[in-house]
Amino acid sequence: MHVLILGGDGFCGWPTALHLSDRGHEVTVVDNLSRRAIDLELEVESLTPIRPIGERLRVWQQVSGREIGFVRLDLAAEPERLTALLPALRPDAIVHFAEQRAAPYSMRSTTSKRYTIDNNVRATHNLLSALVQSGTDAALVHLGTMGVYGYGWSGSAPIPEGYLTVKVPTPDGDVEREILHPASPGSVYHLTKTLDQLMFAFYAANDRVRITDLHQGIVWGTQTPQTARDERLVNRFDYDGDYGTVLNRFLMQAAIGHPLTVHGSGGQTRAFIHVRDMVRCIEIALENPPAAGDRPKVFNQVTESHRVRDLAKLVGSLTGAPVAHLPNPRQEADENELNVRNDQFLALGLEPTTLNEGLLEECREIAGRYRHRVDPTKIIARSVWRAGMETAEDLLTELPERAPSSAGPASERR
Ligand code: NAD
Ligand code: USQ
Repeated sequence: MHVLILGGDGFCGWPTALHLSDRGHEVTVVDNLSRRAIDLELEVESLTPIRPIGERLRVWQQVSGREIGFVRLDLAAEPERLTALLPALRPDAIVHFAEQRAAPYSMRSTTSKRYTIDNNVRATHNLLSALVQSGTDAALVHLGTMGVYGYGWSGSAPIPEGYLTVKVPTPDGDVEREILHPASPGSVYHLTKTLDQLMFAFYAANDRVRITDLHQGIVWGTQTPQTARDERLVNRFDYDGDYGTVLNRFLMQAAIGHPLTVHGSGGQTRAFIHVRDMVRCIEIALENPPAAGDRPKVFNQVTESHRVRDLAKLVGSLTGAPVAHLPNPRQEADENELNVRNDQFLALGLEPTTLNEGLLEECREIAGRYRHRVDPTKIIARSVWRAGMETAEDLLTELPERAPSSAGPASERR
């Protein structure tokens, strides 16, 4: 199958492109390299030394004998080029990762809120309208997020996979209906994913576009068997206060002896999936597309749920790192339950990597190996959800100094 990987230079897209290429699929990466530009804007780099996209693709060809195509294109800003590209490449399937994905970045400023909405909503709509205009019948797999459901909306009831069965009271008695699960976004980024869902429902119904929306939890880990084949293929590892996600951040913090930065009580429960399971889920979704005319198929792409403070405790017990409870810069519930259905992927053969299996390997192989590249001033999350919120600013000078100086001089971080 010929698969386009939109956003294929990113943390999820790159290992997916290599995994599918390794499985014998023809793969073309489409990316505008905006994530690399945001690194420059934030003056931070991936913990792992990621190589330019051209070098990544050349090395993959050397080690695998397989070629991956690359098109530099902005989905949000270049709809005409995109509409021309689809019939030229004639893909059988498209995986859409190409959005601004950090909740804290989306809440940094009015400019970043506008950028996130403009980029993500236009990218998705340009793609859907280009598929229709060009008459391209490719199955579309999109990366959504668990955050579309919100946290705690339905108490301890399990979150279903996309659709909720409700009873509508009518004069003739209750009528049962299945509706899209109510959206409850917690950031402008999460808001864009809820808007994506409505666009998918419309284009599936109106134009018979075949769409699968994967509501993914927080991806942890770094490497897949393919990205580990040569250091120049290494995957991205974000650790900064905007793009770093909680578990990978804790692993990096433990590796440099920085206190683990728990926001508030740490009672927030979130869903997780290892990067190796993520690429397998994408493959399973590609193998099981909905039929034309079906509503979008929704999978919850998660394997386990944990409270933030329990993760900190676990990482602390493995590494000896102390835990710091910081004022929470986000507007979110201090404590929530999270019970998520993921029956579909399990039924289709997913065998989850658990935290216990992968955590120590990750600590040693990645966080430990590249700890000299950490810039400790980028660790504390500074993006606040609303004006006047309490932040960890008071601790900013204190915390990095408390960490051992294992981060190395700035010259080594290049
Ligand atoms: P990432 O930022 O590492 O990768 C996204 C890629 O898309 C980048 O290479 C970027 O340059 C590209 N891109 C962004 N806007 C584009 C545009 N307009 N045109 C072309 N390319 C564009 O993010 P990621 O962690 O790989 O996430 C990929 C997708 O998975 C996102 O949609 C995200 O919302 C979703 N997701 C990620 C996680 C996670 O934990 N990382 C969890 C759930 C869902
Ligand atoms: N948190 C801490 N300390 C930290 C960092 C985060 O306590 O140092 C807390 C946050 O306050 C939050 C939780 O950990 O309660 C998760 O934060 P996160 O940054 O790991 O994840 P999040 O912002 O939710 O976003 C990430 C990805 C996003 C994806 C989402 C899946 O960046 O692309 O959609 O996970 S989900 O959370 O299931 O919606």
